[in-house]
Amino acid sequence: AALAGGCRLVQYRDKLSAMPEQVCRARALRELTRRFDATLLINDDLALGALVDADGVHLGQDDLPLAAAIAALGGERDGFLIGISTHDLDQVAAAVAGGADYLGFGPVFPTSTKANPDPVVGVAGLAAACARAGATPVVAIGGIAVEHAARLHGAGAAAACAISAINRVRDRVGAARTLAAPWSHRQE
Ligand code: 3NM
Repeated sequence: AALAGGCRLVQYRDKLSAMPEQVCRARALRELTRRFDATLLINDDLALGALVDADGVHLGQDDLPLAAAIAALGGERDGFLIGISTHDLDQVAAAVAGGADYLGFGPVFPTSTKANPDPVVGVAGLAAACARAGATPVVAIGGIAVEHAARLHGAGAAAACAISAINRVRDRVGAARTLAAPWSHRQE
């Protein structure tokens, strides 16, 4: 539904399933994202990302360090994306200096999805992160509702990432379409 609504990027984030199930789901997502010509990122797990031929991996501050991930790829990233979760401006600067392809920054708003979230950064914090990141794209995350889309776009975010706003509503296609609208090239 998210892809049908115009979502261009899917991250597989699964902190609960056993590895065989994760492989199955990641493979299914690889097929689905290919059908929609969308990007697939795997959270936390570089090996799973490589196994399913994902477009990249997303790493949190407590996951594999960026330099180690780059080293594990043999320095030859060959278009394979590495994204880093950041929660303050020092982390933004470090991830940019370390060569991250994009940054997550948040939580922009309060979220109940993530266990032990970092302090809320707000839209002003997001704008500061985008300025600090320069040419590195910043993805806004955390408590994002569809009605926030225009403000996030205006703050300089390259994208918005949402779990609840898409998954916990009845009209998922419509929610994705509304959220994606400011970044869409085919706006109604
Ligand atoms: N990471 P929802 S906030 C997975 O701040 C995640 O890095 C965050 O879920 C961060 O859209 C978050 O339901 C949860 O708030 C996003």
